[in-house]
Amino acid sequence: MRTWDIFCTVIDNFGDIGISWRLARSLAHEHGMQVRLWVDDLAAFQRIRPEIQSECDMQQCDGVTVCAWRTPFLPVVPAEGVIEAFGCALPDEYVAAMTMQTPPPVWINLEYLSAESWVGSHHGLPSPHPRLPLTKYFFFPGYTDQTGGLLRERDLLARRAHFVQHEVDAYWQSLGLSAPAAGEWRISLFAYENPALAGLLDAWRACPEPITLLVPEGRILPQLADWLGEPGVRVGDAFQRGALHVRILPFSSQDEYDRLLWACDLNFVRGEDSCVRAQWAARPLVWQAYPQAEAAHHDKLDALLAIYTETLASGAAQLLTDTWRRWNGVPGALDMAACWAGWRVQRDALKRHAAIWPAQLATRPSLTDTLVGFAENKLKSCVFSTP
Ligand code: TRH
Repeated sequence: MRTWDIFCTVIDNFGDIGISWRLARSLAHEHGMQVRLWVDDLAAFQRIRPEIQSECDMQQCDGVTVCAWRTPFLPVVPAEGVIEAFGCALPDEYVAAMTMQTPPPVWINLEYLSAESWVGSHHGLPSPHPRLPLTKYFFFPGYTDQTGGLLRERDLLARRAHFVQHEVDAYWQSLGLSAPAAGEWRISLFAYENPALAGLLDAWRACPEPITLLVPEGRILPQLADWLGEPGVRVGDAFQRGALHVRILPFSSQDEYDRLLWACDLNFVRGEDSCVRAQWAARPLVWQAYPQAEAAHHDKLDALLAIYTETLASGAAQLLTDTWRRWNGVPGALDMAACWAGWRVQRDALKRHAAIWPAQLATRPSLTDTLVGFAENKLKSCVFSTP
């Protein structure tokens, strides 16, 4: 199997294109595949990969052919493996072309990541097309052997280790900061609008240790500006409030954002992809799940908490649980001042746990490796069953 088409629509935010792009790159780099990535919003893509030209119908980027997904969809020969990212609905013309291939492409619906236990029993299930001789398979990322695993480049942990050992001082200098002072906290904040923010900022302002808060430009800025009492906060701005020093960073490329996660002592992340990257960063994290109707994201939150805290001492595990719940609006959770007081006490325990967590996760194959194996098996069984 040599060729793949990945289809991605950008509804809002950056997670869908962020994940599709990571997958495209790793299929090309690590498996030598020819990959076309079809994207309906190249301007959004450009935010996480600045080399992308938003007006270009077809371009090469990092070994991947990036194609603008236009309507109507012009005829192309489908690839052997087809990924419909997050149920984005393939173009009818393309699905019709898939039926003309022998054997038909392996059609995979890449699902959202969840640590919930039902995921394992749904991973890999077939869904025959109601009218056409095609079958779509549901592929679930996840944290257990029964799922498709997590995206992880083969050299990711080595690159992070090299950065931490040799490059982190230069990184801080590139942001105009000196190396952290003894006891200082460096914290990154990537978040949706969040009612718990003001309480957290109040706690940080009164913290006995200095805190440098690094905030990539995004949806949280208006709320941050309100708390600061500074209208029109912009990239490059810096503010001091008590112990808290705030810097507004540009929204950077994915690779640059990884470096921020690797450098900080604590990362606030959101959605799906930054949550996984923060885990690979081997630093403590606070996760804001993508808000869903009827608070369905609270189940996702508790499922990941259960896995992440399994081998954590009970005091630190409780603190992490309280903090994540409060940050996600779960009723009854401790307030942010109490949570932050706890973080100061549990700082070392949380740091040690975060440092060993990636090694535990990395005992399982990466999502890309699992996906390629899965698709090759389906292709073989299809070839053998074709008369
Ligand atoms: O942007 P998100 O909120 O995406 C969300 C979720 O994925 C959610 O599951 C999905 O349903 C919804 O979108 C539509 O958060 P996420 O998943 O962390 O994606 C952010 C991407 O942006 C990730 O690939 C990292 C990248 N990024 C940068 O490249 N540069 C930056 O400066 C920052 C802050 C992020």
